[in-house]
Amino acid sequence: MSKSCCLVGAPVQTGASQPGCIMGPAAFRTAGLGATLTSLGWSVEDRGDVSMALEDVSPHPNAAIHHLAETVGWITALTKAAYDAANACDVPVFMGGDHSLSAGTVAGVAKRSKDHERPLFLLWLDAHPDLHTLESTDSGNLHGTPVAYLTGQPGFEAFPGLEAPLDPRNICMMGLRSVDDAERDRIAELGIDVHDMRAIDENGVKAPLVAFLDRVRAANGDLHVSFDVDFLDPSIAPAVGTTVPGGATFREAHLIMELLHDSGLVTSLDLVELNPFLDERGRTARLMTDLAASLFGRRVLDRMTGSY
Ligand code: 4U7
Ligand code: MN
Ligand code: MN
Ligand code: MN
Repeated sequence: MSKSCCLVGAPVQTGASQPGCIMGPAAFRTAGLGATLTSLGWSVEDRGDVSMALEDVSPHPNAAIHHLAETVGWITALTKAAYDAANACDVPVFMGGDHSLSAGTVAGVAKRSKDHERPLFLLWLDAHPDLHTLESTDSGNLHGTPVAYLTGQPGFEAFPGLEAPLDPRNICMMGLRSVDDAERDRIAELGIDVHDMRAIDENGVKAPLVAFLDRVRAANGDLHVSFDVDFLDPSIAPAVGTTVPGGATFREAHLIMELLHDSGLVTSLDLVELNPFLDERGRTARLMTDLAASLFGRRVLDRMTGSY
């Protein structure tokens, strides 16, 4: 019996400063994500795009925050859609959409992990830790806040109540190279396992990733991977609003995807922040699709080596 995966479109762009991520799910479909996974032996169900119902949310005292009601509407809808998708197939893939959507997708899969009494682990591949609270964000862009919400930080009363907050010790972040002061303090306070770009330059990606995967396996945990396009270097992945120089190379990202596949541990995936309006002839959409294919088992050669 083949393993099943389902595609869920999350055309969210209210969490970002510039429009365009609304086109992300369409670009992933155009790049052939579904057919690619089918060709790798997965049974694929495209569940279509989630739609948002506006929530009745009063304005926040932090005047920088914009589109709060819309984004909360998306998070509410996505929490439910992610829970349903995680119950319907082995590995749901959430096609974004800006990163505020992960506040919903991770909350939804976390609820499902809780039902099954399994701890949820989160691998966050991003230039940014997205650890702002509604108080600490200066930009007011809610795609900078999901990890603070998901770990149950105070000040998210406007967001839906979390049924299964994440244990910050179950989070591993890789690729960080733009961290605001409030986020730096929060990383230390919460004890999140962080591998910034300097650490990757010094140690590579394999050792820290394998150490994290060993922890997931030892805990019999579920693993959600949240892949922000800006994890990659902008020279190979231009279709993103928040470019930061010095990102992951194709080889680093590809190795991460292969190691994730070999681990057999990934139970859900976000592909986020793709802004097709900023792309060059679809190259970023195709690159993200190719990287996803590696995570789902596309391989160069069969090999017997390695523990993963
Ligand atoms: B993304 C930022 F100030 N921290 O809060 C902010 F640097 O999902 C960036 O990772 C947030 O792309 C980036 O606006 C959010 C900024
Ligand atoms: Mn992000
Ligand atoms: Mn980012
Ligand atoms: Mn580590």
